[in-house]
Parts: sequence; structure tokens; C-alpha cells
Amino acid sequence: MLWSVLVIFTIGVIEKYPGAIIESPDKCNASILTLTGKETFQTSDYSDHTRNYSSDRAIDGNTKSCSHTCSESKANDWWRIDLLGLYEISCISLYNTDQKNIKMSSAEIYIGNSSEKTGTANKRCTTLHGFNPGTNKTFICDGKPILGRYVTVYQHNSDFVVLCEVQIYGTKKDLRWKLIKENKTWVDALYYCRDRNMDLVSILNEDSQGWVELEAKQANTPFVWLGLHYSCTLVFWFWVDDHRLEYTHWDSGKKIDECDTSAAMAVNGGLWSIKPDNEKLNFICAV
Ligand SMILES: [Ca+2]
Repeated sequence: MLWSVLVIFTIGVIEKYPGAIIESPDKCNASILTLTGKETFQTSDYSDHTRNYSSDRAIDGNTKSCSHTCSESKANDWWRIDLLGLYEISCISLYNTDQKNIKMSSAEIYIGNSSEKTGTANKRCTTLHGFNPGTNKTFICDGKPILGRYVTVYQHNSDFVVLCEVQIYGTKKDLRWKLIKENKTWVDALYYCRDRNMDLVSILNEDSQGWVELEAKQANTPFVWLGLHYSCTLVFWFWVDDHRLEYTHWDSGKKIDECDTSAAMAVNGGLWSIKPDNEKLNFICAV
């Protein structure tokens, strides 16, 4: 009787959590990150007409469901996760089922803040040596932990990227950018930041554009002020922290040189537009 109860209980547990257990590696010295709700991408989805082996299957907590790319052009395939925050990443655990067509041992992991699609502009964490199908293997980045928002698994050859479960160990870091959910004119927003030893944000490259877009997503207004102002006297645009305006992300046709205007980022899509200085918007301060 007791055995029957035990067998029924055990089967129940296995069915509820099919293969979800991946043991925590001791050497990582960091907590496992919750990946639920993070955004995943891959070059293409393999499909067998019953299902799409989409990128999110690599983080669904189930080792029996896998992501699988399908490169028809034989280009370099990749899988990527956007952690939607800055993390110091020390280890990555990967699991794949035992299937003949999985060849992942020469793929590489890249970590960093560049949103460039292939991810190879970021720092190389390690190569997946010894990552054989049917195994769970934890990779420690060569050298030391790497700071980043994006983790990419990249194939340098024409093999597919197949990942049944990905786990990441790391520590969340504070961002330099802070959304202020108060509606203020551009000048009041500028002084709000400066009174607190910050400045209205400057966007100098694609990376900082990505971070500010991420922060702006939580805003209560459809646009957020940036620290980019038009000077009628000098007849040019300038960042209030004295950086030169080189990188831009204007919405096409929305840049007009006009007195008493400043630049604001659209919460939806991140493009920049011109707004009258007296409009009241949320804004982003930079430390
Ligand atoms: Ca899975």
C-alpha cells in the first residue's frame, strides 16, 4: 500500500516538472537569475509542422522543450537573451537532449551591452567545449565575470543552435539611468536632476540608446525628456552635459530647428522628436 502511494506521488512530481531540475553549480558564486519574462531571439525557428521550436523554449524551465534554429542560408545561427537589465554574469548552464544532429561544442557565448544582432560585438565568455548532447554543463566565463545585458550563443559554422534549457548565474547591477515619473517642463526636469547630482540624460551611442529605451518603457507619459536642447542664440543642438551631438536617433521629419524646444524620446519605439520646452513630461536623469 505504502509503495503504491510512493509510486503515484513520484509519477505525479515527474509529470508536473518534467526534467526541470538542473543542479546549482558551486563555483559560480552568484545566484541563479529568474529568466521568466526576459526576451529571447534567434536567427530563425525550426518547425516540424506540429510546433515551432522558438527561442523562448530554452528558458521555459522544461528540459524536454528545446529551441532550435533553422538556417536555410547556412549562415551563422545564434540564440540570444535580453536580460532587460545590467548583470555581472559569472556562469551559464546549458542542457541539451541527446539527439544526433546537435553539434554545439564549437559554439561560443558572448556577453555585453551591444544590441547588435549577432552579439559578436560583445565580449567572448567562452567556447562550449565538451557540451555534448544529453548533458547539462556549466560554463564559467574565461577570466572573470562579464557585465552585460545580452547573452548570445553563436555558431561560427553552419550548424544549428539547439538549446533545451539555459540558466544564468549573476548579480544585478545598478544602472546609470533613472526614470523620474514626474511631469515637468524641460527646464524643471533639468534642475530636478542637477539638484540631485545628476544631469538630464545624454545618448552618445547605440548602447546608451538601448538602456534609455529600456528605462523609458516604464514612463507614464508617451515621451520622456532627454538632455538635448536647441540653442536659438548659438543656432545648434547640444547635450546639457557638454557632449557633442554625434549619435542621433531622430524620428524622420521630426527634427526641426526651433527656439524653446528640446528633444524627447518616444516611449514606444525610442525615436527622438522635438517638443516645446513647456510641455510636461517624465524624464530620465543620468548619474
Ligand atoms: Ca526548455
